[in-house]
Amino acid sequence: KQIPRNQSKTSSSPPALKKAVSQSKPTISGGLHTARSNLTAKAPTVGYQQSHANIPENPGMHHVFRIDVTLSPRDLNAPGQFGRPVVVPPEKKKEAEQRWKEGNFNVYLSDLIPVDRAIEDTRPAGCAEQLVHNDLPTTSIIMCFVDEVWSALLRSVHSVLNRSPPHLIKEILLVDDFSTKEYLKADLDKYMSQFPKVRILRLKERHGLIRARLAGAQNATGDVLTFLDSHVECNVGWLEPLLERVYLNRKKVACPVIEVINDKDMSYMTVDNFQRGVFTWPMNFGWKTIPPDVVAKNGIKETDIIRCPVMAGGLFSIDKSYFYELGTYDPGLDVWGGENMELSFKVWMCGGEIEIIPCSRVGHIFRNDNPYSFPKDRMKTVERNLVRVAEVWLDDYRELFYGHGDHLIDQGLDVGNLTQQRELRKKLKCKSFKWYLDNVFPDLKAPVVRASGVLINMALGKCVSIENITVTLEDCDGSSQLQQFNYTWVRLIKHGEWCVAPIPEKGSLTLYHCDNRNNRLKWLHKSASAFHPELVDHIVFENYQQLLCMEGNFSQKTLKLAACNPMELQQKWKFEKYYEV
Ligand code: LR7
Ligand code: MN
Repeated sequence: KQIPRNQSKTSSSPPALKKAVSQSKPTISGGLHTARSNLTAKAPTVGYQQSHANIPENPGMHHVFRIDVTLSPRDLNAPGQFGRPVVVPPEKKKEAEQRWKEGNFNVYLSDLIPVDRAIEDTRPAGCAEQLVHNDLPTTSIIMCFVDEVWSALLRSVHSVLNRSPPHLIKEILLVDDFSTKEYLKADLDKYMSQFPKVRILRLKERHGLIRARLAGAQNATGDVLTFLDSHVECNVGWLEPLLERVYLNRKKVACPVIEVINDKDMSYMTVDNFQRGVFTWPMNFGWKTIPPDVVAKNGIKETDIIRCPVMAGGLFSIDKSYFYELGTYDPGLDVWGGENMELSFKVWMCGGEIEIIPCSRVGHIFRNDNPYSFPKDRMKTVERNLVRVAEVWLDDYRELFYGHGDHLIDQGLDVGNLTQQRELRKKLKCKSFKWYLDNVFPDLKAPVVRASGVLINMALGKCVSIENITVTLEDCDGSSQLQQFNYTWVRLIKHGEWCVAPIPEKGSLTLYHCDNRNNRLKWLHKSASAFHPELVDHIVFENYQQLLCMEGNFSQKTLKLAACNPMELQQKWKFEKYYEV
């Protein structure tokens, strides 16, 4: 019988959509941490052997593993027991504050609470009754860490050992990504030596989390790879539902619901149901709740599997041979960031699926900042990784990424060689990003250009047209090819492969071969109004000694480039159509 859970949910926390990965938390449900008496009263009733008993109507299957050895009563009043919030005593405030930076969460409290505390079984009703196959594949748990907090790392390992059917865990691989902390050396070896399944792989130099995972995968002997961060708490019955999906189809990549271990009070908080992993431009990971009316209309149940456009990145199970078939991660990705996008696009576009399994739940300490240093600049590292992903997977939609980003690429950022990755995509015969948008993420707003159609001068009511290589103003004719332009996310005004180009020295305009990297072809309009709000309707060339604006003229057919004047109506322009994201 499932342990009753608190059903009274309020939405006390604001949704955390549209935030960057490092800050992204799923929406948290309120009203937890009550009615613990139910929990404490119940000793584990169903052991693994029992649950494995034959079920006549479903031969070859059994109920998911329900034993949680952490529930066998030890110190019921220990701080943080059952996922309760903990308060730092006043006399320890200072110490707690000082220790915060060791992990960018409340390290003092983490050390205070048991390394094998119980947490509330937050699975939706019905999960404990689900059946899984008797012959599930084994898995290697891969946990990479760099300078992880001792108690957080131990709690992660204990939660795996305590809440997984032993025979499914081939090994737990702790990949030490060249940590500097002394306690992570001999002390960790000694501590883990009591668990035969735990192996520690020490990297001889800092690999970054992506290449550290690859080193882990190389050393894994299980059928399935299960990646976890090193500051998690796996909840009851978390593993089998993941492996079941991979068992049913080796191209399914299964993710648990990621719950929140509060960085301040270390409480274990459940999250709202029906959340998908998504992203917004420029490829910021976030969560998006399936709207209640969609849930109602389609009769989606809390236990139903949710197909996700992208995964959060840290916690998932993937068939090992499939992971290699996909070419693993792009090994050119550095340290941290973007690898979740890369793998997600790769999986979907090359024939696989990414799913969140609501019956599998794992807590994760969300922090506001990485507690470790980056070998190079953090922003540049992430941007570089994302550029690699965009260049390999996004096709023309990459412009949406560039148009919403910081344009580090324009400043000569070297992203390394992409040939192998592009060839891999060809070899695997992966589908287009358009296919991905249509089939996997139809609710993503992804217009390939920012604006299109005729370009009208607001004073004259005339339209920009081209004549050979000159740019002119004519009576508007929406059916004329010569008057069709695209204003792209990277700020080119394009007519086919030709771009409207300024000749600042002459104060005139011409056409030039388009080139996304040529800043001499870039115009600010609308979207760029943040820089020059008073020039929002203007078409501004800013890469000159002064701001220059496109201007129409009553007496002349040709366009000119003049000093920008916010009040000048002849400098105001409107495209036929604008697209929002
Ligand atoms: O150089 C490094 N070497 C490492 O071994 C950097 C990190 N790491 C380890 C680190 O100790 C940790 O265990 O790698 C793991 C992930 O690093 P975090 O915890 O700093 O990352 P995160 O939780 O802030 O960020 C998310 O995005 C990452 C970047 O690409 C990874 O995919 C993380 O696994 C991922 N975490 C999750 O998906 C948990 C939910 C967060 C969300 C949303
Ligand atoms: Mn993490």
